[in-house]
Amino acid sequence: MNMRTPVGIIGAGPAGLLLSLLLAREGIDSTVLESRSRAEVEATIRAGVLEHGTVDLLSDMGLGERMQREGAGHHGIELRFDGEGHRIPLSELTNGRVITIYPQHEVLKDLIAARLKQGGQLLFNVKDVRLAEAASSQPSIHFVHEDKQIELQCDFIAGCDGFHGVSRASLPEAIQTVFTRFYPFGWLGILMQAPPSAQELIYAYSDRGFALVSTRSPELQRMYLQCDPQDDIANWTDEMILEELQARLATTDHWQLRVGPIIQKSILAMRSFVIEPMQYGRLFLAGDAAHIVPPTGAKGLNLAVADVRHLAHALSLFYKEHRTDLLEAYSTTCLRRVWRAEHFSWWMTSMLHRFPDDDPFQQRMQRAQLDYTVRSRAAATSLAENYVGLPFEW
Ligand code: FAS
Ligand code: PHB
Repeated sequence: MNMRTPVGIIGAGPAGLLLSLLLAREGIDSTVLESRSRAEVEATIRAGVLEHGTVDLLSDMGLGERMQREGAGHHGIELRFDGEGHRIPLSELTNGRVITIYPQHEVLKDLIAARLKQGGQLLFNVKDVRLAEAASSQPSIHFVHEDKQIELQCDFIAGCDGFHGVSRASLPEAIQTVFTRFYPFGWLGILMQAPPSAQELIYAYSDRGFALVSTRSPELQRMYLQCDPQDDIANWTDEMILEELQARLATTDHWQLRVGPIIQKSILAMRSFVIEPMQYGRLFLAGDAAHIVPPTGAKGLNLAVADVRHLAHALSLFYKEHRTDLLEAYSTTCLRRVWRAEHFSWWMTSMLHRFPDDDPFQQRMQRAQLDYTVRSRAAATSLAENYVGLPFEW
């Protein structure tokens, strides 16, 4: 069976769904192909921090009603080390820009509901997705849906299928350059039914390793601690996790973690990854399909948003004014922001984690960096402007 659409989008994560809505706003139709079910996509426990610009864009598109109601704006974060907490006043240092805590899976629910309400084509549970003719003016996507073999003819393909998707593999080896950094630690993440232990996020550096106190709602908390990426989560009892969190977050004034039942726990590995270019012919990669950041800078989802914002703008000028200049410059345009976020995420990760092979000199370097960051307004401002998100035009 043959289908046709201007833009074939592979993946219904933040990148793919937002792109379909941004294109619809420009009067450009698209078809989104997702390998998982709607329920699985809407249950994806991932990001929690939205940059200022991401929130503005979602609100401008009329997608912010529930986010504004259920999300929480944070005006600062805390860096904690040597038993002391140090607040970084984000909004004070960035002319009022803030972060919003609103879970990724809630964002996905809002985007899916909005696209289906528009009558948009969103196909879940697709199988055997295969790209063809990406370098030609008539690329196509072959896939199976409800046991039917389908060929989707497109003008353009957007590869928004994440790090483990199929799109990136369609870039010929000869044209691509891959940049990777693996970290010798991972994050053990938990969801815990408890009241908040703090009003703002706490990033802690301790001799025992990194810890992060984040949140999802007044009843549900999200926390992470540095661990061995090869470790098996079954080796970590809930008591061990809570003890380790309390130990790494301990302060001279006896700060106490508020605890409750842990309802979800998992270990994720950490890497930095970028592929250049992010396009090949009529195929454009966006989000995790093209780049991965360690979550210490809370940048992954927000970078995906910035990519598709550029791509939608470039595609709308192609359809409206037959301009190809922004499409040709797509990679260069996105990669500036991507490398800024890669650096910021690597810098936060390097400053806040214990490296298994570190020596006393490296530990002193980390403390000197932490001390400078919390005592120098210039250094704190640099962290703040990167954390809340640089303006899209940066
Ligand atoms: P995604 O991976 O989200 O979506 C890709 C979609 O494509 C998926 O639905 C997948 O099922 C589908 N797909 C894959 N292969 C396919 C195929 N062959 N055919 C069809 N569909 C296919 N980022 C932040 O900004 N802030 C945070 O706080 C943060 N915390 C994180 C915590 C964790 C534990 C993790 C893992 C990541 C975190 N991130 C965070 C990063 C994360 O949010 C990603 O950057 C974000 O999901 C990227 O979105 P997409 O590029 O849309 O890719
Ligand atoms: C989260 O809330 O999941 C979260 C917050 C900050 C990070 C990473 C993850 O840096």
